[in-house]
Amino acid sequence: MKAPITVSITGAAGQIGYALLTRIASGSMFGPDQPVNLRLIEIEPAMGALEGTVMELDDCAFPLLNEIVPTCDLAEGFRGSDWALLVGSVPRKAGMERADLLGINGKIFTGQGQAIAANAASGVRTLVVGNPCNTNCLIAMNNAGGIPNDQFFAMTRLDENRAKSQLAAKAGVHNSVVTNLCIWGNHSATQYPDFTNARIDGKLVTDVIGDRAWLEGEFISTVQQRGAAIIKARGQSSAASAANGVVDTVRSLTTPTPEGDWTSVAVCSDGSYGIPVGLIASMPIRSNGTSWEVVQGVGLDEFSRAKVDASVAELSEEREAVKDLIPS
Ligand code: NAX
Repeated sequence: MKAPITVSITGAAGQIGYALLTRIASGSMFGPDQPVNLRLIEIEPAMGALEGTVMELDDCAFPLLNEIVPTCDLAEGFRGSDWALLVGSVPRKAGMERADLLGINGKIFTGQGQAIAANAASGVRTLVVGNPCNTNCLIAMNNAGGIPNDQFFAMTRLDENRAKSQLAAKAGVHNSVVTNLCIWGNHSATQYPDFTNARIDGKLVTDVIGDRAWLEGEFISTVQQRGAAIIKARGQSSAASAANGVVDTVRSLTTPTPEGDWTSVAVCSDGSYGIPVGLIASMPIRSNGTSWEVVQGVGLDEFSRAKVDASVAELSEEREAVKDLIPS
C-alpha cells in the first residue's frame, strides 16, 4: 500500500467542499490505489456543519480514506499537507464593492499562505478556488515564504470545461474531442476562452464552426456568464461542477498532458505572452506529471490579443488594490 497523500481543504463544510470531499476520498483525484488523509479547515461557526460532513464521510466507509482531521486551527489544518485546496472564502454580499471583497478575502489568504509555509510539506502544491481566486492565490503565494511560486495555482478549469462543452454542443460532437482550449487571464467575467486555437477532432474550431459571430459573441459571453446562469437556475452557485474542476486540475497537474494538448490553470507569470511577471494568470500549461511548463508559441490574433490584454489589465488592477497585503 502506498503512503497516504495529505490533502488540506478550506471551506470544507461549504457547497463545493461537500461535493469535493467524496471525490477525493473515493480515489477520483489521486487514483484507485492511493490512500488519502483529509485535513478539513473551517471557521469556528461552521464547525458544527463540518461535523455532519465528517459523519457522512465516515458513513461512506471509503477504503482509501486513511484519516480525517476537522479543525479551525490553520497550523493543524495544513500540517504535513501535500496539497492545499483553498476553497473557503467570504462571498460577495449586496452593496459590497469588488475592492471590499478583495480586502476581506485578502486577509484570509495572507494567514493561510503563512500557515502553509510554516506547516505543510515542502513540496506542497496549493490550488486556490475561493474567489477572487487569482488574486487570493497571489496573496497566499507572496505570504508563503520558502515555498516556490510554481507550486501555486488558481482554478480556471471549470471555465475550460464549460467552454469545451459549449463548443461540442454547437458542433454536435462529444466534448472529449475538443482539445487545446485555453482560458486566458482572470477567473472573472473578463476571462477569454480562446476558440481560435481550440480544436475539434484535431481540426481548428474555426474551420468546424463557421459561425464566427457566434464564437466571438454568444460563445464567449455564455462561458463568462455561466456561473451567474447557474445561480439563476439553481438558486445556488455551481458546486458539483466546481468540485469536478478541482479534481480535473489536480489530475492534470499530477499526470502527463496528452501529446499536443494543453490545459488551463492560472499560474505565476514568468512574462510569457507579455503577461506581467508575478501575476497569477490563466494560460496554456503542459505537465509531465511532476512539473509543468507554459506552452509557448500559441498564436494570438488581434481579437485574442485584445481579450487577453483586457483580462490581464484587470489582474494588474486587482494586484494594485491588494498591494498592502503583499510583502515586498
Ligand atoms: P460556500 O459559501 O458554500 O462555502 C464556503 C465555506 O468557506 C463556508 O463553509 C465557510 O464557512 C468557509 N470559510 C469562509 N471563510 C473561511 C476561512 N477563513 N477559512 C476556512 N473556511 C472558510 O461557498 P462554495 O459554493 O463552496 O464556494 C466556495 C468558493 O469557491 C467561493 O469563493 C466561490 O466564489 C468560489 N468558486 C470558484 C470557482 C472557480 O472556478 N474558481 C467556481 C465555483 C465557485 O464560485
